[in-house]
Amino acid sequence: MITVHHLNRSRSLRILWLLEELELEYRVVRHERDATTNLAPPELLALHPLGKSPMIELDGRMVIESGAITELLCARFGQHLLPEPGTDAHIEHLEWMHFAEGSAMTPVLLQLYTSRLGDAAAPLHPRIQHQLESHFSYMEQSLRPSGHFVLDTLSAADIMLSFPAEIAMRQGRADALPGLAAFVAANRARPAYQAALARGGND
Ligand SMILES: N[C@@H](CCC(=O)N[C@@H](CS)C(=O)NCC(=O)O)C(=O)O
Repeated sequence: MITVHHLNRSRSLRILWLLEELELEYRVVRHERDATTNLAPPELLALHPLGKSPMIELDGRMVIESGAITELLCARFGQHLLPEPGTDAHIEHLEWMHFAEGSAMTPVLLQLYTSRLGDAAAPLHPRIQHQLESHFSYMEQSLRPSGHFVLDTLSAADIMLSFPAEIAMRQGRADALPGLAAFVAANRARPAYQAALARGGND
């Protein structure tokens, strides 16, 4: 049995969604962000030194990092969500899996942290805005006519990219990024996505 440590309003929705797409049985342990700090509760720190979500327990081992968890679960249970190794599509898959956390989330987090500095952060805003726009517009331009990244059906990269795409929508960029808006709407319309939201507490 797989156990997912899910934090409300977090990247762990990716993992719940993936597990639903794969029709696997799993257990969810829900953790709530601190109402004041918005940080994860201390019980996650008792499970892993980083105290972040998602984490899954699989075969008696704790696994962290949504990208690693996605790769692991797809390799074992969902190879149809991965492109064939040795193909161009597989190289694109690798790029997008790393882009989703390593690149796209950097300006998002910079914006989040500098927003707490008030006027002191003003000199950084143009650069952060530029980086947000360039990363989101790269995603917009890279969508295939099918509305997916990498393959013409749902793939692991789509699941990883759903999180920065949701953030772009939350930042009010739907009109500027119609392809990403359609991608987000199509993800949300999938029964497995809705089931994942319900398992996570509709957060
Ligand atoms: N790169 C990690 C990021 C994990 C992460 O930062 N998770 C956030 C939720 S989206 C978290 O646990 N934040 C609470 C905190 O830092 O206290 C991943 O993709 O799993």
